Amino acid sequence: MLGGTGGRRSFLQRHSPGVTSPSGEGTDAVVILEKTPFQEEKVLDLLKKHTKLELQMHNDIYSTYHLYPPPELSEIKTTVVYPATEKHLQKYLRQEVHLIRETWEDYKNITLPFIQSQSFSIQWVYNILEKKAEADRIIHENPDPCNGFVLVPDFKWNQTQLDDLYLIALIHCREIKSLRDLTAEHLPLLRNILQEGKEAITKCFGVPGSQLRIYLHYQPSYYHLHVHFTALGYDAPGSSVERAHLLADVIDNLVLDSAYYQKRALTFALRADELLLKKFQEAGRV
Ligand code: DD3
Repeated sequence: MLGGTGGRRSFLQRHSPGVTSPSGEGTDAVVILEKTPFQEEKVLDLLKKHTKLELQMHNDIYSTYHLYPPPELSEIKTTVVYPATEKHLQKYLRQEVHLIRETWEDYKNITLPFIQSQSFSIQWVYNILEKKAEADRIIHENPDPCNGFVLVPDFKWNQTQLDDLYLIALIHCREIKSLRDLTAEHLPLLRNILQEGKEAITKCFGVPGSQLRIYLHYQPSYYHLHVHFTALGYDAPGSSVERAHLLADVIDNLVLDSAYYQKRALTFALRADELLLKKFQEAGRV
């Protein structure tokens, strides 16, 4: 089965329905395959080095080729989720999407009860915060339990080129689920993330703050507050207007009104098969 958009493609390996692991989870896996951006300094090698070139067609000054790069220049980034839950399988299959406009009442009556009823596992976030996983990948940490965070490269980035730079700041505090929970009380935390995150990325990767897109997702894919840092020139998945909220704007909104995110309607897209969409439909809000 195939799903995905852009250069990202996922491949789901489904086992026969009767087969389950001892834990009761299925034995399905999600394998995400991505062709990574070209590394500029290697493009010449691609054209020179033992590369097989097959002419496809030639017309006047124009010609096209099939170019077969050597293995070291044809890496495919591979991410595996195994064993994958039904939620993982759904997420990576092609689906229709619908736009929702969620008022604060909708959030309290529909979205929040839904989040609380789901057992979204964020063990991987706690593993990073507790240095039980990816400890060697941490780029920066502010250890303050209230206003601190850990900055790590996101799974989506393999760190071999800066074109698709992608890092996430995971906050130490475990009580903030999403943008909806934020008030002026969280301004010191948000300002730390904005300032220290930019500084750390400039120091470590040489990318200036003015070339970073720093934002939160609503809805997020996991309910532990985190901030995305992506290269401005990279059309990162989830950077569209219906999902991304620039951190600098979030800070300004909270300065203007501490309860801004407990008042405003927020727009987001939901896939046709998502349970939350069903909840909005049942409430007559779609
Ligand atoms: C996830 C959202 C979550 C599939 C995939 C990713 N960055 C992560 C575990 C460790 C990580 C991430 C869920 C899960 Cl591909 C299902 O993301 C992670 N570590 N985004 C890092 N550094």
